[in-house]
Amino acid sequence: MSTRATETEHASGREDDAPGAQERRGTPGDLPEAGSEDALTRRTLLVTTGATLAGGALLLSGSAARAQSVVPGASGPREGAPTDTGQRRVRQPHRSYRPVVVPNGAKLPWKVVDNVKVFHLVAEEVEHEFAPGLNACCWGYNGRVHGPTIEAVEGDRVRIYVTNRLPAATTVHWHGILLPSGMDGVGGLSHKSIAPGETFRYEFTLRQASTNMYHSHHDEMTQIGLGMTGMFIIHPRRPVGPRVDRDFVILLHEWRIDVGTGRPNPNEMTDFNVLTMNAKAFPGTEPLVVRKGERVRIRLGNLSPQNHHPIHLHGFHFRITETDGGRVPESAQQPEGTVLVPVGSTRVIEFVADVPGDWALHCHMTHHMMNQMGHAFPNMIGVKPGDLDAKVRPLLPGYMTMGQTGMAEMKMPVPPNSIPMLGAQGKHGFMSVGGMFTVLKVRERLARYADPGWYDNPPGTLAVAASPDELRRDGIDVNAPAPVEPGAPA
Ligand SMILES: [Cu+2]
Repeated sequence: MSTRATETEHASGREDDAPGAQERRGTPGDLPEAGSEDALTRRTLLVTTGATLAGGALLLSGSAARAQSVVPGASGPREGAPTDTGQRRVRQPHRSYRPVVVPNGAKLPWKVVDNVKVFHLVAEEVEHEFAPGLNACCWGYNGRVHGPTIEAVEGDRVRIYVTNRLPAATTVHWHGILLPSGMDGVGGLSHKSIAPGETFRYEFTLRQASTNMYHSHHDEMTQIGLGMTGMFIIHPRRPVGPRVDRDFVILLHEWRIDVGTGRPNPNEMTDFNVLTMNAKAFPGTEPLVVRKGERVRIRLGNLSPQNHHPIHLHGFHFRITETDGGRVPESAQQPEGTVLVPVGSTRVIEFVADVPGDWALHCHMTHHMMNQMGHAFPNMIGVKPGDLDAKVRPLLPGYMTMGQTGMAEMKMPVPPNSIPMLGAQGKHGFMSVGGMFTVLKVRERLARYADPGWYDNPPGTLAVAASPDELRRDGIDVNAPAPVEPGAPA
């Protein structure tokens, strides 16, 4: 019953369009020209009251369909909802809203059938690369870990088929989305769990604009722990606040993958050794590329099993513009440098990227900025090995005491299918970071949003070793006792 998919690149997940030219391409599921907004508007739909139909509304084509219009849960008519003539406009990416960008990820294609956006999720085993050198067999959706991002618009009616190709039952919970109880995806509570081989249909109308997630709600410890998670973005029908130029989606997660094993261990409770953004650990994370002056939105979700993540952005202050419940009123938005993203929550930040450079974006929990191999390592700080190495080498050829000055210089070889605890080579040397870390790259000029390489620091803007002339000029004696405030307690 179980099948294992191989991850494939998804055209819509790669964002290398030229800045300002985003209007020319969409998701593979975009409406064809012939079926565009105008054509769809001519279709009409009959909506009966939600009370008469479990799971939602009955939709019919044909100009003869005229009926009382009811959107379950809606308090009144609004743009995009069925009108009193039974018509509804289907919003299109690039035309009606700016599609999100999913670094290292992909979006779920959709098609329109009688004014309903139809999606198909397939739960299955996935061979996933966390970073070059580390692969593991996970559970995900549509050949990916995490699942593809679902993107829709407030007022859309969505129909999402879920096919279970796993060896175990599953469900999908639409986390944060307001919907009928029987669509909520809690196995056994909301509805029957989806047995292996079965395909279930979820259908509901999106009554909100917010940043949401989806995940298994059957045997959560195992299935979320193995990666069965994804993001579900609902754009507002009437945008609020300044329009953004770049709209990124990042889902945070944590895993226990013991060195030498080929699967994450979902039974781990506390000690996670692979920390990821969109299921990639640095240096496997793609940079976020923007042009100087662009307004940037970053939508963060956290479906880690246990840990909250304080995500820190260098170089900018931002405002938290959305929480799980939607847009934060402007009067309540505070300037911030770090946003805490609790487990099971989303937070959205916005800022204007007006300073070029390479800027870190990372979890500030120090153990979340490292990869495998750093955990359960003995504390060697300050240890003076003396002639220990020479004495041990006859027993263990190549032995070297490590860690006595910290972890940054530990470039030990790693076993097969594992990644070093820290880092990668940066422009200015070895970067002693890993895990939940990526780079925001802001550039004056960009032909495309592909990785532009490292930043060229303008003269005079790069920290370098101080020269003797500079030290003399400023009266700095590097051999004198370190300065302290006169009279300060010892
Ligand atoms: Cu963290």
